[in-house]
Amino acid sequence: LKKSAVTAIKNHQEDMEELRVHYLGRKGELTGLLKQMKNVDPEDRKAVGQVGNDVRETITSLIAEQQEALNKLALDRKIASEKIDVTLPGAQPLQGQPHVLQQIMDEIENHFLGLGFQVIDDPQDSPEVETDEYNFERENLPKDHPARDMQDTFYITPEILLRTQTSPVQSRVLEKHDFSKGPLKMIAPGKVYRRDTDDATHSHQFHQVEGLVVGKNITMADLKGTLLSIMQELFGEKHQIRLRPSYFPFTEPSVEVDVSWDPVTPETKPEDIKWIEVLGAGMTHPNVLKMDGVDPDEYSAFAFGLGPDRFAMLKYGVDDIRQFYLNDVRFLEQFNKKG
Ligand code: FA5
Repeated sequence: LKKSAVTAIKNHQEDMEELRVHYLGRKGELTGLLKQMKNVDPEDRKAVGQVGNDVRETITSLIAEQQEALNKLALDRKIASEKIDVTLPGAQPLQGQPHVLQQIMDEIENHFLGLGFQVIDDPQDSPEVETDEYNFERENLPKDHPARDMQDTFYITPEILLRTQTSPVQSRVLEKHDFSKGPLKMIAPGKVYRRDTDDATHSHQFHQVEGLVVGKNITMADLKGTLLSIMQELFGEKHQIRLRPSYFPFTEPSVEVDVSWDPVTPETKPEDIKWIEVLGAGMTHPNVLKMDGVDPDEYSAFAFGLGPDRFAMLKYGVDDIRQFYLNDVRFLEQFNKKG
């Protein structure tokens, strides 16, 4: 028994508990043998008992030794496999960057901050879920007005909708403005929604940056100067800009601004220029001022609504607006700022 146990223990490579039970457990081999003691001649019992004890001690200490050796081996293996090679290059974590549309909006914001405008982006004053009253009625678009067709939207209830424009922010801020502290100059960047069919220049969800200036003697010349300053900031001398008369129920007169898709040279024929509309603007309609509690005989105002998605298309030569919303990292990482 001793011999076979020694060999078995030395060859055993796993948990030793199993072997201990096998030999020394209550139903183990050695225990079994010692239980036969009662059949042994009483004179020989002492000697046989000693041999039994000797075998038990040998097996016990061998098992302990073998267990220790196995533990050490496992530890050595673990240490070897976990060794860190400090010369290996580290894994580069992917770094997040502002989306290209956010970058354009930041540029627009910075420009207007420099002109002394305040930025309204608190959801309290600029909610994406709006009421029909603020989105349409306060913009001089009563329920049956045909111009509502220009901006069909997604309704949550008949009175609550996803805003189609950032213009409602005008009323939300203007009705609270204290003119004793000076004129109001604000911009409001944000998301807007329309039931437009998606195509190369239209998305059902896009962005606008609203602008509003209310004060004494504000004129169309102020509007034109402000618009040209942002256009020049973003497009430099590269693109041609044109102002064209337009119609909005909340401004009179109204204009739209187009930018040429390609740079224009003195040789370019006017009919060859491809224009893309980027913003709507105008002198705020007296009705709108009245609804916001401002006396149109004392104050005048201009407002504009820029389309930063179209700005980004022009600036980076992206010919399909839908690219901005696909979240394809290969497309988006072209606009990452280095460093
Ligand atoms: C308006 O939304 C007016 N609220 C703008 C305005 C504000 C006029 C203040 C006067 C005073 P319009 O529907 O034209 O106007 O949209 C303004 C700009 O948003 C467009 O010039 C265009 O750049 C952008 N835009 C409109 N619809 C979409 C669309 N579906 N996808 C992407 N951009 C769009």
